[in-house]
Amino acid sequence: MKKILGIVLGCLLFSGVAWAHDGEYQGVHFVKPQDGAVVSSDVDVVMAVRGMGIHKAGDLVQGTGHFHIIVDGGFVPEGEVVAKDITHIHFGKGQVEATLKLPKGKHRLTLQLADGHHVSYGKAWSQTIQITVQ
Ligand SMILES: [Cu+2]
Repeated sequence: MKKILGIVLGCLLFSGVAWAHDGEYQGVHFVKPQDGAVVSSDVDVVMAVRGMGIHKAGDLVQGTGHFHIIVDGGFVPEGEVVAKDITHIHFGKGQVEATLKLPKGKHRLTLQLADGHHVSYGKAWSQTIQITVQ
């Protein structure tokens, strides 16, 4: 039984998706663009979270955070501060929509939730998608 539980937990961790006790999905995801989308160079992004609140950066409020998009990178491990550079975009005002200008080609976008001090909530609070910019 323990082994089966371990496998199930492992699968949930691997998929980057967590489930609350009531069976409600929790985590973050791109509402837009969708995984595999082919888009123009002004990429409209809509971000969503379930199971945590959105709050502006600077204040440390338990159970809340703000979004980050990492371009052509990956999730930031739990407890690590999200870098601030051209490939790590912070939405510190609590934005849930943005327009990104990306060069043509295939790109990997990672949505990452982190706390008010930009400390990552880890893989369980991230989603990575692939898009193609035309
Ligand atoms: Cu941040």
